[in-house]
Amino acid sequence: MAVYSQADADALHVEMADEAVCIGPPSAAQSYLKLDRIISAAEVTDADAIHPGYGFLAENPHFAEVCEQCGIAFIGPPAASIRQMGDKAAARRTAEAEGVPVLPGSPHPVRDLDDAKRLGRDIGYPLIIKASAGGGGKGMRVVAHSDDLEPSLATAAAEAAAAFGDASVYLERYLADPRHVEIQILMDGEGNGVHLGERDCSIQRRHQKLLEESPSPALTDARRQTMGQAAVRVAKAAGYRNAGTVEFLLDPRGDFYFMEMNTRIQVEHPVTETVTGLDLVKAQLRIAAGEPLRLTQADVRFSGHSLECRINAEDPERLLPAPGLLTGLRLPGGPGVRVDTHVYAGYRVPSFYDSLLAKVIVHAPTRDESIACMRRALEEMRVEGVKTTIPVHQRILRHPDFLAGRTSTQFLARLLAER
Ligand code: MV4
Repeated sequence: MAVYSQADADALHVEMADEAVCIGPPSAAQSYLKLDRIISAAEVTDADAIHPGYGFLAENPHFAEVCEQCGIAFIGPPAASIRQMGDKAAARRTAEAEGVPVLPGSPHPVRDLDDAKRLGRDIGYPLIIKASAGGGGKGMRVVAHSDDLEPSLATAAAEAAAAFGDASVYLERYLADPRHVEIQILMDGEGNGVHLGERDCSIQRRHQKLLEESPSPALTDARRQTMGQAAVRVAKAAGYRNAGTVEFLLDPRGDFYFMEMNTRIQVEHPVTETVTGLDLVKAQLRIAAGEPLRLTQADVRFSGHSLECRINAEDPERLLPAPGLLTGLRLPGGPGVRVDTHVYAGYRVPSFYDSLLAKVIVHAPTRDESIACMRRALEEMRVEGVKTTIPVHQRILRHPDFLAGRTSTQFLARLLAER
């Protein structure tokens, strides 16, 4: 059973679902973010459970609570885990208490300017101010020098108050050009947990990921194991259940630091599905139904290399949304190619939500073969009527630094500035 807004009446999932319920007008505030409309849709169709997807209410602890109160299983973690990890300062303390490395930082939210100055002296500069209620890059400020602390603190707190209704911020030593490496975990209701390896998501801009891969060219098997065990410890400490992701920053020496935990399935999960051979959404459903994990860490095997390119309806020069009528579409195929999409020729890309059109995922024995396969797949692919990110991917897939595995969170900004 699917729910949809008026803007999504023509999306493929609505046609494919056995039943579909319209939950309101295009604006997300009046449809996908309205808890009561979603609960009503579940009740009229007699749904046992709700999968929240990866946006909107997926990390809303109140929604998880309301589902449980209505006797509907929330296909995700307990509300308390979402709440604990949603408080980024609390999440940091959880990791630290588990002996998981964190960057030097404030053990509590900043109390006042004097407190911040003291903390700044201990932590050292550059440092970063982060919103306790933040995440995903919102409400952050880098402070290069102690002279800039006072004004930056004021702006960061004001931004956090405006964005999250919570002005609380904390400080951390700033890592200049890290990699973003995240670990996928699965936990059942009996405290059994496994990690499914990492995804390297360094290729992003303005906190929007564009290309993800697994394994990361920057990890050794030993480091993967250490990070994986650290991720499972954090999840256990949060009383976690279901699928989740623990994000780390990786410095050029290969040292890793806990950043935050995403308490949902993520857009890039197919990268992990292809290298592990596991269906993560199926695992989510089984766990939510109360089944134990029938998987131990020794059962998790990694094979080959996987890449995902996000095909967005965006201007490839500036990476700004470019909605419109999709007049023609040719999807790639062949060995090792998977396409996840809700679009088809004749579909109008609405301007109300994010611009993701399709995910192209490839899986091959080695990184080089995976890159070759992705290049071929994207050459095969045609999207007519709207601009897409395909040309940016073609540039990334030919860039000498990318080919050598030398990427970081600054890579894409540099590439886009190159011409
Ligand atoms: C950092 C950092 C450097 N040092 N924290 C961005 C998203 C949010 N989850 C935290 N983020 C960062 N935190 C410290 N102490 C750099 C970033 C960051 C970043 C992280 C992952 C991927 C892309 C990024 C782009 C800019 C900044």
